[in-house]
Amino acid sequence: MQTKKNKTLGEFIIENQGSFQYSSGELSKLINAIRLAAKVVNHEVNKAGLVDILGTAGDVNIQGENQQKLDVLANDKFIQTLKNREIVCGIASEEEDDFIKINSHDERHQNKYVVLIDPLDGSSNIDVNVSVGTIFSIYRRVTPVGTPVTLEDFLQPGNNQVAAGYIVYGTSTMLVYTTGDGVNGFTLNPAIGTFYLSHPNMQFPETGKIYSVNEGNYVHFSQGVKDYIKYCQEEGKGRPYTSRYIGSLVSDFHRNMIKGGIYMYPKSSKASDGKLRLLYECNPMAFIAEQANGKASNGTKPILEIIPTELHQRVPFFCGSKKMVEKVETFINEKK
Ligand code: P6P
Repeated sequence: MQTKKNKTLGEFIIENQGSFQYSSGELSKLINAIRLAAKVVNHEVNKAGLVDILGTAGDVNIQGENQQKLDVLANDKFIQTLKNREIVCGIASEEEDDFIKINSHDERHQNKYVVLIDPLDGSSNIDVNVSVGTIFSIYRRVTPVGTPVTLEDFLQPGNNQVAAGYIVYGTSTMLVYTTGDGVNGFTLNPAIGTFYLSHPNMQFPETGKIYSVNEGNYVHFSQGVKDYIKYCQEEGKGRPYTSRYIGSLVSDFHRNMIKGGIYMYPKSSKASDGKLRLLYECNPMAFIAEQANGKASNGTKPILEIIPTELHQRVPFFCGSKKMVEKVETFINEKK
């Protein structure tokens, strides 16, 4: 992986296309499509406070959550951009009840890829001007090319991902992604609309001093998770840790990858499988974490090994610095 700083995302994709095992150029076109959609959504997110985009779209998505207007806009932009590029045969989204079949208008386009997206994660933060993000996950289809995509193409274990990434719309807008050969971060120069390689070869520190969890749910957590949170707070070697949780997975994950830390969304007596969705939140973030020498677990097994059973299924999620994830797994397994 060539990682000289300051090259553009476009140059980076072309230079590293050969290192991707299926380098047919389609994946590059796919990443480029995501790049374009990211710029469009970034433009809307950045002006959200200025035009009537704030507030809800009046609908409720399959998750039972109020759809924010920007959720709907981001969802539409990513789906339209991916459809227009004649690259994918199917799309699944947090904002769509079922997956979308994309039948090629041109029989020459034997589209091989399916994309799963959380178009605007953390959207409850939109109205209060806190960072939000887009998460994407890419697989090769497993059913015969040229036939309509099926649910089987989406219910693949995270280990099958060919690429995954996120865009964080923060103090600066960054696109961070992996194709299985390390993790690289690109920062958008909004003046010229170009992403530049700003964070080559991103790696989770092996351990850290930040833990991210919604402690408002503490009384509902399992004893093992409670014990780990108390461990983070006790005086001890390098402890107490610092609690940092902003209610936006992409932002908490991104900060923890740079500084070292763990993000947790455990199951609880209120949410028996936790809150985060396996296919378009946990799997892509887990692929990035593992590629950055971090770790991602449901508390007892690697996220990437879970065999999905439903499009919108939820799993408990512990992700970040390897030694911190291993520690919370130890606490959980002691109290199983
Ligand atoms: P809670 C946003 O809805 C999200 O999926 C993640 O981005 C975030 O970390 C989490 O949910 C926040 O959930 O229940 O703590 O408000």
